[in-house]
Amino acid sequence: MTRHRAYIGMGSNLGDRERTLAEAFESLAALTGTRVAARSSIYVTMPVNPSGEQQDYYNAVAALDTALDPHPLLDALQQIEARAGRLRQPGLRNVARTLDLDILLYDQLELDEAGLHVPHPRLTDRAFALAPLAEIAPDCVVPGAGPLGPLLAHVADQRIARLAGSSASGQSPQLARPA
Ligand code: A4P
Ligand code: MG
Repeated sequence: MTRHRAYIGMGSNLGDRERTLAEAFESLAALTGTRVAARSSIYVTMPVNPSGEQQDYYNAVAALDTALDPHPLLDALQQIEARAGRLRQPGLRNVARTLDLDILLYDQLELDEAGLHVPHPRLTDRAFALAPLAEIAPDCVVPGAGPLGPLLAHVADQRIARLAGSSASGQSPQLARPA
C-alpha cells in the first residue's frame, strides 16, 4: 500500500477548544489506512482576519502517514469537522468554528484545483500553521516556497504561545534538544 505523508492544520475557536482538538487527533488516527505519526503542541493564537469578534484560536498540526489520496482525505477531514459540530455559512469566510482541518502539505505535491489547493495557499503567511509544523517537521520543505526557517522568520511578528502543559509527541529524536 502506498503511504503518503500529509500535514494537517487544525484550528478551533468555538466551544471546548482543547477537547475538540484532542478528539480530532483521535478521529484522524481512526481514518482508513492512516496513522498519526506526530502531533504538535497546541498553540493559542490571535484570530487572523476574523469576521466579527472572536476568541483566540487553539491551533495544532498533525503528521499523517496515509494511504488516502488528497481528495478522499479532504472528504474525510470535512466529515470529522461536521461531527465536531462545524457549521458552514456559505459565502462567509473566517467565521468562528468548532473545528477547521486543512491539508497543509501532501508529500511534495502541488495541486491547484477549484476545491483543493496544496500546499495550503495561506500556509506561508501564518505563524499559527508554520510554528506547529516546524515543531514536528523542522526539515520539511514547502513546494514552491522552500524550507521553514526563512518562512518562520517572515511571520515572526505574529503572536502565538504554546498552551501551558501542551507538548508535541512523535517528533524526530533530534527535536528533543532545547530550541
Ligand atoms: N480547500 C482548498 N484547499 C484546501 C486545503 N488544502 N485544505 C477548500 C482544506 N480545504 C481546502 O474551506 C473552504 C474550502 O476550501 C473547502 O470547501 C475546501 O474545498 P472551509 O474550511 O470550508 O472554510 P474556511 O476555513 O473559512 O476557509 P479557508 O479558506 O480554509 O480559511 P482559512 O484560510 O483556513 O482561514 N486565525 C487563527 N489564529 N487560527 C486559525 O486557524 N483560521 C482561519 C481560516 C482564519 N483565521 C485564523 C485561523
Ligand atoms: Mg479550512
